[in-house]
Amino acid sequence: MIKFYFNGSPNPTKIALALEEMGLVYEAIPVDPRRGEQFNPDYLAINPNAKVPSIVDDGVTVFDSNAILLYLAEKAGRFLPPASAANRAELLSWLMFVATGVGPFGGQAVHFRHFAPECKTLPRRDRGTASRPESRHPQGPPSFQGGDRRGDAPQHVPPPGRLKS
Ligand SMILES: N[C@@H](CCC(=O)N[C@@H](CS)C(=O)NCC(=O)O)C(=O)O
Repeated sequence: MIKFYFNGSPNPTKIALALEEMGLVYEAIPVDPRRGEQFNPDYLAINPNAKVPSIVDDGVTVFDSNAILLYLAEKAGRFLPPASAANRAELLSWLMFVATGVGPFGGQAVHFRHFAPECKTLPRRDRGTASRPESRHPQGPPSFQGGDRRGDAPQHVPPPGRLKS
């Protein structure tokens, strides 16, 4: 049976949807990144990138959501176009478009809107050093000077649009 390592975030949810739509039998095994469970040695042996989702299918290990989608589609023979070079090329183009564009850039948009909005306020020349806490906030990060992370953000950080925190 397929072992499906997941949490409730978008990439594992893609796999949950695929497993359900394909009618595959699976065992769902939670991995909680907030507790650092993705770094457990047993899990790193499955996914050396320390992220969810991953699957283990009777000894076959697959990690990274788009690789898993392709593996499952080929295993179940579902959601694949008729075999031809042109169809395969179109399938791979859209899959990689999601893997390298929509997914990562959507994730970064959420991160910088909701969890690190202060990065937007740095002058462009300083952004290369933004990862160093002392250069970002010489007197300590504003989020630790009393108040919540969002409330301390400078006024000119635009409010989230359609995304709700
Ligand atoms: N490229 C990976 C990204 C997976 C990913 O970013 N997973 C997040 C949850 S959606 C995660 O495990 N984060 C924990 C961490 O970064 O430590 C995929 O598509 O599976």
